[in-house]
Amino acid sequence: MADTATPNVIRRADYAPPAFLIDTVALEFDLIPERTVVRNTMRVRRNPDASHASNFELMGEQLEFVSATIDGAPFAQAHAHEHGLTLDNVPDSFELTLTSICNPAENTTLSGLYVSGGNFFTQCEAEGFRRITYFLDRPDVMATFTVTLRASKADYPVLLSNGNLLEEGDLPDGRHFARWEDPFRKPSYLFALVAGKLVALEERVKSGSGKEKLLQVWVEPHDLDKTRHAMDSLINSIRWDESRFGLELDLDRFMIVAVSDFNMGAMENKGLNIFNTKYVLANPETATDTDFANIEAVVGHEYFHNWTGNRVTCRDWFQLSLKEGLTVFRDQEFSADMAGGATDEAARATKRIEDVRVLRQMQFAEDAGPMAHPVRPESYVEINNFYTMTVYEKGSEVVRMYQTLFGRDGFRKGMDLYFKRHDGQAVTCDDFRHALADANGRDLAQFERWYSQAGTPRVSVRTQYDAAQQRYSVTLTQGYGDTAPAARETQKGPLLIPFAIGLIGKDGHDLALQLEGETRASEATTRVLEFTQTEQTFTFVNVAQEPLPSLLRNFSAPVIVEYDYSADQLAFLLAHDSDPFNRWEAGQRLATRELLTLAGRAATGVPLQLDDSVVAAFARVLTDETLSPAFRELALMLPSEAYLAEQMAESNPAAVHAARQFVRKRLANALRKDWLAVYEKHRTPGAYEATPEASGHRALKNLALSYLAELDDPAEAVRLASAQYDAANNMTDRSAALSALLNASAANGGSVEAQQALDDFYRRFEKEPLVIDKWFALQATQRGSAQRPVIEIVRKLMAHPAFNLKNPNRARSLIFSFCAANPAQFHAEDGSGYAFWAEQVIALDAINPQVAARLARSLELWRRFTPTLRDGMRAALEKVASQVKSRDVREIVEKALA
Ligand code: B3K
Ligand code: ZN
Repeated sequence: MADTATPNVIRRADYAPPAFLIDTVALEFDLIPERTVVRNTMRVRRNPDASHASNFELMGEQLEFVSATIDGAPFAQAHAHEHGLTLDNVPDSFELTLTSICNPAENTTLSGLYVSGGNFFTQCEAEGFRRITYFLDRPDVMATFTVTLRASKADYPVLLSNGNLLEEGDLPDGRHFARWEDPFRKPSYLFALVAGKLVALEERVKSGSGKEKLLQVWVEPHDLDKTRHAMDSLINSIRWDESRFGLELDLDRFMIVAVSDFNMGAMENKGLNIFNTKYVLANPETATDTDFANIEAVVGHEYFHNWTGNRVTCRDWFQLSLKEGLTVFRDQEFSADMAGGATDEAARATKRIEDVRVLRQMQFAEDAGPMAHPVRPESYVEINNFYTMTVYEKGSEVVRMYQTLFGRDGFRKGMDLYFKRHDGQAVTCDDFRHALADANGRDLAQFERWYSQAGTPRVSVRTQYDAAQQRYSVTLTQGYGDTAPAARETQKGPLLIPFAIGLIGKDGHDLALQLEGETRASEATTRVLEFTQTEQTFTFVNVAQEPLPSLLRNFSAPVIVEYDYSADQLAFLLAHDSDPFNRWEAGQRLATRELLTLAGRAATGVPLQLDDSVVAAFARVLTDETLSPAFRELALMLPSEAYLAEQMAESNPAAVHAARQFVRKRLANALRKDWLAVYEKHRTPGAYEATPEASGHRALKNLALSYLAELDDPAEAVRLASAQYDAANNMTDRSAALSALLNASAANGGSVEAQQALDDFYRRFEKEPLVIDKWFALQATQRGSAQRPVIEIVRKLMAHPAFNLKNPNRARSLIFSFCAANPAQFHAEDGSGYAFWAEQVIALDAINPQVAARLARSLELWRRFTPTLRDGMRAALEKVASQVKSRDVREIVEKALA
């Protein structure tokens, strides 16, 4: 039911258990693109824990009803309607067979059963199964599934579904069949099937307890050479979940299938994960270091769902973060362990920094706007709109806080108890919290507020040093500041905030920590304070000198810290803090403050200038050989334009762009020699290696190149970039060179070198859709100029033969890249960006509501912008609101305008 005039609000408070339960499901598919027949036989019984209902209501969408039988006899009292099927006066326990027809060939929503590249795929989470057959399509109804697939053998030689293959064979008329059985009870959202012309990379491994497992990565034949990294990532994920959490793969076979038309990243269907090609396919020529890292993370994420999501699932969709927050936390820890093991804190910190950067830029923004919601939302109109940064990323921070409070061992104890209690069940976020609390002998009632309050908490810090008494007191105050109305309604009281702190002495070393009342100082020089009241003072004793506080080390809670550091103090922390995260943080604070001052000046036309001390602080990082290249790259990267604009009282993307460009140019010109030296020193000649070290070198080298491209005279950068482009043996270096060429020529309205490289890039990779996505994205995110606005380039590219609005990756590469990742151009004063946005949201709404709703979100913060932009944004939102039909987009634009 994607189309409706008055969308219904679904509320968490209205949860009621299902009136009926389904114990077993036997599905039979006759796969034909335009007309697939589905026969569904279920064992149904009344739920003893629910109130009596005489009718059995099944969900169904876009289905053609054919017939119903109960216990083998035709059942006449079945009524199909727009939302499903009603069976009147059913017995207490019965076998129900339903036959229906769907049309996968015409299914452009990519939800349910659909055709992509001539093959069949499914996507059922959250509510796609009801587009395949009538069902109790809700996660607290768990059944065992047997699936029989029948199709033309020539067209669909491979037939896959969840679990284990029971039998396969030929049928008359060139057809064949396969029968699969999944021994584990599961909700319908974890069902999957795949049929088509695919090939697999296979590997057999032994699990921890010695059982043999078959692993397969299925792709189209021409992509087989890009599957090795995904397979390695899967094997590493299996090993990691065994060693870190004692969790073993429970099936004999585990399959990953790549599909190029997919709404999101990937899907954790039991034993048959279906992935966007973007998160499977990689070789050095086609994928960047970032792609390699993302593939490892997403393969891990989906694999880890097998326990956190599938074995223990969600009672209802309000509990989504139960599986998503927890599984994001697990994939983040997996990536950190892969990069730095358990002990290399600096290497682990690079992953932490990247994750926190995303959280701050995206989740904090979400929490400040009309879509703000708690980690466990109270209501929704369309559940697909709640696969959000808050549920995923803030949810993962909430899980991380348990580990920060209880340590790795305490967290593991809690996880063990969670599985002991709930394996095979559909449960709630409260159940998870209780397991963590009970395993650690703690009352975590107050911690529940992290699940129920929206908005980003602010912690302000005051410090006082008493030299005579050698006491240092730290007073923390928590609140939410001026948050969005949507968030304010949910805020009830103070949170339990694990606040990690260290004290740094004049020589840059950590001081010993002894809190008042303790008999001696602890060995650890970082202390996690449990901050539970609105205002609370923690006093350290035996503090022989006035320290500099290092606050919220390793970002121990998803909050904003307010403390009045001087620029000198930040430079000192950047040079000395033993907590690598906070070293980076100090540089970001310094840069953010400077950039916001400059943006304020740019907005009012005052000339810009940058203090030499800031340049000196950056120079020290650039030349500090004791720091890893990966860390230096992160520390030298300025905060993004979107993040900076969000920090302004009135967001002004043009002013932010001017300020950030000014600083980049200044750093480029002032440190030219150093950038050149770093560029030369961190080249990685020889065969490509995907190790964290090698990718750190490339990252720093390519950052240097991007700064060199800002030089007043970019000739040297153009020469280096052209040479790098031609010589590159990997996509990281080739795309970075192309980007540098585009940016170096932006001021002059483009250059021959940039155009030649773009043309060459297209020709070289014409047959690699994921690389052509990069080609579109690089152009959509390039810097524009008054003579050459990027909107004109984007509009031209919309007409390129390789552009296809129906393919989500392609739509994202051009449209989303421009609307969400090129703020200075998108927010052009003439409103051209907003007009384009409205056209595309409306066009996508008719094809794929989920993708359209994502794009719709790029204007949701409109009220925070400068008045001229605000008016243009409102007009565009109103236009969209008056024309779109899907529940998905309507929920977004109506909330934005409310
Ligand atoms: N669970 C899926 C997301 C499904 C999104 C539905 N609109 C992927 C993941 O988080 O692992
Ligand atoms: Zn997930």
